[in-house]
Order: sequence, then structure tokens, then C-alpha cells
Amino acid sequence: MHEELFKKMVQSIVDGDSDASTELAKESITIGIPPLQAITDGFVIGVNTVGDAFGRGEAFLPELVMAGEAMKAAIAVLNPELKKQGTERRMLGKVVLATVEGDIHEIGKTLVGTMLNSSGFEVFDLGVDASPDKIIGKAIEVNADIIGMSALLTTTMVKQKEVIETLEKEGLRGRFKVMIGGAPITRDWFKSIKADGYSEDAIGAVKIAKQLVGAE
Ligand code: B1M
Repeated sequence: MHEELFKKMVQSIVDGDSDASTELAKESITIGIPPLQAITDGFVIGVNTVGDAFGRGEAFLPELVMAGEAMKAAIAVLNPELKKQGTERRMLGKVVLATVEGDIHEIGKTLVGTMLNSSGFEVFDLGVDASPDKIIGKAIEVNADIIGMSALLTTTMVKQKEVIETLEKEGLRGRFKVMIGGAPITRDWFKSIKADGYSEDAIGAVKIAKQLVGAE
């Protein structure tokens, strides 16, 4: 069902066509496709297609940028729907969320934030390129339960480790649970830096966050 629409969604991202991705996102809402399904079965496949081509040297930076913009445009339409569909309104805990220093990939991080928020977490989204000091400072300021860090580059994932080491040095490690994610993050990396939670996707992130605050 809706296969044609999903294919058009993929193509709109591959073409870097923000107008088309916006319209397709609106159409999916009108016909009642769950927003997360539109993202995972449609738009994300498009952005992964461009990412893979870029990785093989068959696409170039402008295409990557345009695919990212088209993806953001679609998510901007779907975000309010995702929030509306959040069923749980109890306050499960506070999450300080960021993409780590040196890294400007924001789409997955923002999606994780939206899902956490609509599942009952209060999310303090620091955006992208957030330094360890900024992340830890905010966590102290709001008395966070969880620090969530996204990293999309093999060169920036080390910042997740740096935050954990800084927490240890400052005697704060026991105060916050640390959850990590992002395309290059593996279970081995998660174990090696002694984070508390790791997930491959946004739905998993909600599950892990709930476990970390003892809500599941
Ligand atoms: Co970039 N980029 N990029 N990029 N980019 C990747 C990551 C890359 C894999 C592409 C490739 O080569 N195949 C590659 C990294 C290679 C590596 O490190 N091994 C790469 C590169 C090289 C670069 C640049 C260096 C390119 C250059 O300038 N030469 C540059 C770096 C800039 C920087 O950050 N300093 C760069 C720039 C960009 C754009 C700005 C053009 C754009 C981002 C636009 C934006 O965010 N506003 C971009 C894009 C779009 C991508 C790809 C194609 C797609 C990323 C994305 O949005 N995915 C990406 C290829 C890929 O990943 N397939 C690529 C969709 C999103 C929903 O998924 O972010 O993985 P994702 O999030 C998922 C999960 O990972 C998980 O849940 C999310 C939802 O399911 N998750 C978490 C994420 N965070 C989590 C946190 C959690 C839990 C789960 O807990 C806290």
C-alpha cells in the first residue's frame, strides 16, 4: 500500500527537491500515513541513497546538501504530526540532546528529540556542533536525567567519549545517564566508551531512554 507515494518520496530527496518533498509530506498526512512511516519507508531511503552514492564517489557535496535540505523540509511538515500523535503526556525525565562538536548533521538528532518529546520526555535540544562544556553545562543547569549525543562522522564520534571522560573527571558520571547514537555508532563503540544506552534508530532511542529512567 502507498508504494507509489513512498517511491516519489525517495525520488524527491534524491532530486534534492524541497518543494516536492514538502508536498509529498503533506499528501501523506492527508491520506493518513503515520508520519514515522513516511519518514522511514520514504524519505530516509532517499537520503541514504544519496549518502551511499556520495560514499562511493558517485555523488558530490552539492547533492548531499540538497538532499539534506529536502529531507529537512519534509520533516518540518511531519514534525507537528509526530508531536500530535504522542500519546504519553506524563513527564518521564529531562534529556539534554545534541549533535557533538565538529558535526553539523542534525536530521537524525532532531527526529530522536521529537520522538522523545512526544513520548513524555522534556527535551533540551542544543542543536549541532555542541562542545562537551556546553552539553555538560546544560545538563547541570536543568538537572537532566539523560545526556543524549548524536554523531554522524567517524571523526566526531570521539566527542561522545570525551563527554563521558569529562563527566568522570569532574565527578559527575553517576549523576547523568548517557545515551548515544548516529550512523557510525556500533555496539562495540557503545561498550568501549561505557555509555549507558545506545540505539540505532529513533524508536529504539525512546525505548532505551525509558529504560534509563526506570520507566520500562
Ligand atoms: Co554528511 N556524511 N557530511 N552531510 N551525510 C554522512 C554521515 C556520510 C556517511 C556520507 C557518506 O560518505 N556515505 C559521511 C560520513 C563518513 C564517515 O564519517 N565515515 C558524511 C560526510 C563525509 C560529510 C562531510 C564531511 C562531507 C564534506 O564536507 N566533504 C560533511 C561534514 C560536515 C560536518 O558535520 N562537519 C557532511 C555534510 C552533510 C550535509 C550538511 C550536506 C548533510 C546534513 C544536513 C543536515 O543535517 N542539516 C549531510 C547528510 C544529509 C548526510 C547523509 C547523506 C544523511 C544523514 C541523515 O540525515 N540521515 C549521511 C549518509 C547516511 O547516514 N546514510 C552523511 C537520516 C537520519 C534520519 O538518520 O542521522 O543516521 P541518522 O539518525 C538516525 C540514527 O542514526 C539514530 O536515529 C536516527 C533516526 O532513525 N540516531 C540516534 C541518530 N542520533 C541518535 C542519538 C541517539 C539515538 C539514536 O541517542 C542520543
